[in-house]
Amino acid sequence: ALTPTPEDRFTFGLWTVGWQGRDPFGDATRPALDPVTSVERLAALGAYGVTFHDDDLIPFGSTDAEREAHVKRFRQALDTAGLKVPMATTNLFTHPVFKDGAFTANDRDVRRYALRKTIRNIDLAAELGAEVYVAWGGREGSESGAAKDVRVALDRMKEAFDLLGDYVLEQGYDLRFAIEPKPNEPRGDILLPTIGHALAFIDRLEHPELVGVNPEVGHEQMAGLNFTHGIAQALWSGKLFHIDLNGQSGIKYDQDLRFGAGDLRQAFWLVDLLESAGYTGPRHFDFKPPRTEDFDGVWASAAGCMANYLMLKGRAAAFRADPEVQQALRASRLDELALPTVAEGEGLAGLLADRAAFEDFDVEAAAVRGMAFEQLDQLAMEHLLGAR
Ligand code: 3MF
Ligand code: MG
Ligand code: MG
Ligand code: MG
Repeated sequence: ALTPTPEDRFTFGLWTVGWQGRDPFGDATRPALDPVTSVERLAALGAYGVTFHDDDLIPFGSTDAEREAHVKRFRQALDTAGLKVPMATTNLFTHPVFKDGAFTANDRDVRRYALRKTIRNIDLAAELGAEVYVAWGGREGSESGAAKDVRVALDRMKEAFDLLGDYVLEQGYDLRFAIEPKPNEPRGDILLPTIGHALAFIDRLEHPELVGVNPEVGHEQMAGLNFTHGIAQALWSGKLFHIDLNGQSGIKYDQDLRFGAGDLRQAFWLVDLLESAGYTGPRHFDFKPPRTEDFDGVWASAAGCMANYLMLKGRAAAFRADPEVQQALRASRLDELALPTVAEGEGLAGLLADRAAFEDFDVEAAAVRGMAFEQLDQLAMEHLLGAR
């Protein structure tokens, strides 16, 4: 059960295993990786698919003929390996032209260029069968106060998603968008910094049904947030269109550790949630094999992401199936949380007429009841650590 198969729906970005280890303080430590090699190696490891930014596959500035040749080789590799492309995205952050953003750059011609670059890759994504198109606005933001009028920038952001929605509908593509929130890095502050900001933004769009979120583990944790709670709210809103799995240790730069590294307990609760909520999308890894690694380390890191997911899935299933856990859940009154606070048919009038709810309610007696959460959490710890 620890050997991944395509049924597990594990996917990887070309930019993850292909990361050369360039960081703000150091040069690349690994040579470039041919996307065809990534496809072959990931398929051999048991992955289901690969994802890409336009520029990961087709180097920026390629001629049309070069572009076609890159796509052709990639397609052949996918067919041979049996890998899918469930998601694609646009690089709107590397080229200096995007230094002040793409959809919300102050320069209008940069915004128009960004939309055209995105639309061009949406065509390719649709051709390759992708169902989700991710938008991470890494350069949409600012380092100083007056540099960005955030309310106006949000108008431009909305305009971009409305236009992209129109395009997909006009073309008849079966493609939905997923906004990827991140609080900062590379900009000092990025627009739509958390899952919550993104969900509220989506509600204001012309085609809200076409847009969901692609939350990344480390991004929410960089803001000190509980990732699993954010995912739960995205699921509750019907907006978890995609997910970026990786590892992060606390509030610091975007570490992109392999999944399971960093905050292991949040990883456990995340897998428990995804599996019990019936999330059917890809389990997409957006990680960076550390720059200390050679290619053997890169593939070990990729395999580790999948193995850790499967181990956590096994641990979470054992936790849920354990009769002692089920008893502990009742002792913590999770079943009671599932009951409507005002019964069906009772209505507001019933609540107001119920003296037991207020006038005769023994507040002190209710206040001393223990919640038994520590016993419950210790059982989780024992399952997670393999002691049960
Ligand atoms: C940056 C990211 C991005 C996005 C990608 C969209 C380069 O922190 O997470 O990776 O995931 O651009 O899929
Ligand atoms: Mg990231
Ligand atoms: Mg990250
Ligand atoms: Mg990401």
